[in-house]
Amino acid sequence: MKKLFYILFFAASLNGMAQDQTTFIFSKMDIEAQHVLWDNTPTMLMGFTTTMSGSIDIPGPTLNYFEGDSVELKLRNMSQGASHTIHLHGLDVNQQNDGVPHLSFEVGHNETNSYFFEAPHPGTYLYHCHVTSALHVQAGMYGLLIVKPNTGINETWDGGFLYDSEYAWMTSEIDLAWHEDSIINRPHDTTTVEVLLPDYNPDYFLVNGRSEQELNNENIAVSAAANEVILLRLANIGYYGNTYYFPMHLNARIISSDGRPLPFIEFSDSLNIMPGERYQVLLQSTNELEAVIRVNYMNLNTQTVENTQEIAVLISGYFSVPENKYEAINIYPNPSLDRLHFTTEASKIELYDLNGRLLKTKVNSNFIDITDLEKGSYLINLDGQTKKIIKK
Ligand SMILES: [Cu+2]
Repeated sequence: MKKLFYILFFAASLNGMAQDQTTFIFSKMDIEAQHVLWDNTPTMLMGFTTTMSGSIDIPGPTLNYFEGDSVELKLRNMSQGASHTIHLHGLDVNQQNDGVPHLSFEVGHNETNSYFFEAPHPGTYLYHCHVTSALHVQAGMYGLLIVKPNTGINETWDGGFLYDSEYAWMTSEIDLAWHEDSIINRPHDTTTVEVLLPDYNPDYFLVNGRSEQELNNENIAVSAAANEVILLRLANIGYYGNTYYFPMHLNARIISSDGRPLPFIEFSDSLNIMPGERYQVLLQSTNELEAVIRVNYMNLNTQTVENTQEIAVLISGYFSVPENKYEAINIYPNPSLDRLHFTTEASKIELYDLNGRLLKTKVNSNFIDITDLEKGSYLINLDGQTKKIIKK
């Protein structure tokens, strides 16, 4: 069941207003193997960076926007000869800005061009290069695009699910034979030149470009407290199908697919994600727990599982913020029609709309009158704690 109010630090609530955003992305190509895989094998990549001198990592930079942002995504091509695009997979953008060769522009070596779009419905999306895409995607030209609601609070979409923490996992594979110098480091590579690729036979199975013991990374392994709501943003840009297995006590709920809320929210201990798909999942454990989430990688031609990766989950018994901070002041009733009461007196009460506009203040009181407010959601700040309230 959805919580009606929620606590967060107030600073976070003013960040999220829709605005103009310009993002600079560079496409690059390794001329020697410099990306090191979990077993110390170096490999070459093609990929995206946020700076001209930056080295390529996989996935590429995560693009973060708020719903309604007017985005200019500038692509500067630093690769030797190969042209590239950014295809905004799953976003409702027009054809000119969709990065599909022949239907949209390509960006040649040393050229810069811009994609324009409005950040759509909050959710988890992905982008990738669409030039010779079988090769360029496998080479590393992909990343996540995340849109958050402009309410500035941790909710999946406006009026959606509230969450405490989030993890984004993008799965893919690497076939070393596709990362040879003769394939990656080509002086000229256009869609009309034939590229001879060996049969796809991946050697590495990745979550955020990492595997095996590298998954103990703090940005990947889940560490949370009992009752905390954890949002997983999942995307598969590999050529294998993934199946996630969630331990039963994590109470996994599949809430959205391909950037859209699912009509029926299901509890499920497993989830299949086909190439190109994105899902959002909520986890919430009522108990302490030490477990793993398994990810299977299935060859879609043979339907055989060729690899399994494990991501550690540690649920501790305590909130990272002291429990009494949460308990200090509660508000009731919520939603309310006319008057909100507090369990203890607050010395400073501030009421904001979701755009961060201060609507009213009050000092030393255990209630506030909201009769004059329109129906909707608001934020109330009580002695430094922010809660979401709803006017009926
Ligand atoms: Cu490309």
